[in-house]
This record gives sequence, C-alpha cells and structure tokens, in this order.
Amino acid sequence: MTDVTLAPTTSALTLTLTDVERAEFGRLAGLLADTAPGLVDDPAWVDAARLLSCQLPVRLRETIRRYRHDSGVDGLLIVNNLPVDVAALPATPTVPESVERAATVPAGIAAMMALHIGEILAYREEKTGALVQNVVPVPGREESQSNAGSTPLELHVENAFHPHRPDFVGLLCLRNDHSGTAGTLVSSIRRALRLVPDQVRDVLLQPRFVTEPPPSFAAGDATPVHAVLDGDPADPNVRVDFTATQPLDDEGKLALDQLRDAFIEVASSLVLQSGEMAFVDNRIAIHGRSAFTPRYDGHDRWLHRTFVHLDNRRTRAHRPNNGHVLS
Ligand SMILES: O=C(O)CCC(=O)C(=O)O
Ligand SMILES: [Fe+2]
Repeated sequence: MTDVTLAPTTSALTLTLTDVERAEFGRLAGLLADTAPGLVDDPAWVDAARLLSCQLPVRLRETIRRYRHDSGVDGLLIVNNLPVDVAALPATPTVPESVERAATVPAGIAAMMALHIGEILAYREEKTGALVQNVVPVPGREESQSNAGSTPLELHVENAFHPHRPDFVGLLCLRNDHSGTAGTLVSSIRRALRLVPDQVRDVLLQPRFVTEPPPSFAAGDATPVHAVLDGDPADPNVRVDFTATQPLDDEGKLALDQLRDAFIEVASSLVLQSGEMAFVDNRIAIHGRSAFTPRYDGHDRWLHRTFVHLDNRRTRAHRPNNGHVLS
C-alpha cells in the first residue's frame, strides 16, 4: 500500500463516556460475565447480553440510535472510556484464528454494543463461527493480508465477497501496539465519491468485477460478477476489497485504481487505544490497518471484533436454529 495522506479530522459520531457512565457500563458487563454458562457463543448468554444492552447509559443508546439511522459522512461511530481494565487483561493471544469464548468483561462490552446496534453474527467458515473474535498479530503471519498480519492491510469492505456481508463491523481495543501508533485506516464513499469523475463512477456502477473470499475463510466461492457501487448513484453503497476484487476489463481496472486513489485521499487513521471502540458502516465505509511491529511478548495489539446485521429475517435460511452463525 502507498503512503496515506490523512484527512485533518473525521466527523465521526463520537461519544466519550463520563466516569459515571463508564462505571454503569462496567456493572452491566460484570453481570454479564457472571451469567451462566459464561460462554459468549451460548444462545442464553447472547439473550442476556441483548437484554442488558437495553440498560446501557441513555446517552450511549441515543448515540447508537442516531448512528443506526444514518452513520454520517464517515460511516463511523466511536465510543471512548469504555470499562476495559488494562491491568486485569491476560496476555495478548498469539495463536492463529484466536477467538474469545469466555464471557469476559471486554467480550461483554463488545457483544452488548453490537447487540444494541442490531443482530450480532458470525460465519461458520470464518474463525469457527465465534461471535467475538480476537484481532491480534500472529507469529509467521506478518505479511498476511488478514487481521493476523502486521504489514499494511489493504482497504476493504469486510467480507466483500459474501452475499450477507456485515452491515457494521465493531472493533474494541483492549491494547494498542507498544508504540501506541497502529491505526485502523478508514475511508468512506460519501467522502470519496466527489473525487471520482462521472464516467468512472458509471463504470463502477456496472457489473464488471468479481471478488474472492479473504484468507480468513476456510471455504467459499468467488462472487458472481458484481458492481462496486450500487443504490443511489449520488449516495451509493460500496462493495470492494482492493486485494480481492478483480476487474474484468481494462476500463474496470482503471476505474478501480481511480476509486482506490480517491479513498486514500480522504482516508483517516483511527488510532484506537484501550477502552475505545469503533463501528464502521460496512455499506459505505471501508477499512484497513497501518503497519506495526509486534513483539509477541504478551503486550501486543489486541482488538475484539464483532459483526452486526440490521435484519435477521433476510438471512434466516442461512442461520440454523435461528441462531447467530451463518453457514
Ligand atoms: O486491525 C485492524 O484495525 C482492522 C483489521 C481488520 O480489517 C479486521 O479485523 O477486519
Ligand atoms: Fe477488516
């Protein structure tokens, strides 16, 4: 990836919890951690998390409601001062495909946030369908174009190849990297579109592209031919992964290159620190990650990732037992 010129600031919907609100959230996450059977992927625990999320501080619920209605020009929600106690964290995991099965306080925070925005989900073929996944650097995977890597991760819509890709991606920071500088790169089509000439936009609106599954998927087929932009041409949705989406012709290739340049020009780096959580609207925003240097000493960068859908009925045929895992 080439160097990124950072936009001066983002206009994300941002909320910093007061210490009283943080303590309230911490109490709920504590109750959830003590809820039987203490396993994130258990339906009874997810039910409890959904109900408890209705008791979150009212300012947080108002902010989430606004975000769900319209995620703004950046498609971003950022919540700061969440009750993550760094001193109480275990060592950052280092194994491949790491997921959070235990109902810890941070897992409860990530799950309650996701469940108040919408329906939490995961994919059977990705990280064994775990609802809360660990984003951590993995020894030997430094160069991988996945969240186990530590070289720059190219901008992408999450699971762009999938017919039921997430509507939102949540990233809760437990620990940032040692230098405190690793950044989640974010960019949105609402900002980038004005830099895309009309004739290029018209190419991107046509079905002239295919997208492969990412390396995190154990199985899956490339898409049928699809458009990169769809919906209202003046405010479209985007479906692209700049390592996995291939143009079918030269005009498509040129259009994709110009789109990438536009995204990079308006991108921002979101340097999440412990206790900060971002949601990215996966319909209008794309994300990636800067490079960083892992030490594999137990104190490396560690995020919890969750996915959200707004409408469970649309995927019912793909969710056995009306559960949260798409197969
Ligand atoms: O590490 C990050 O900040 C984002 C990685 C990523 O793209 C993901 O986990 O989906
Ligand atoms: Fe991603």
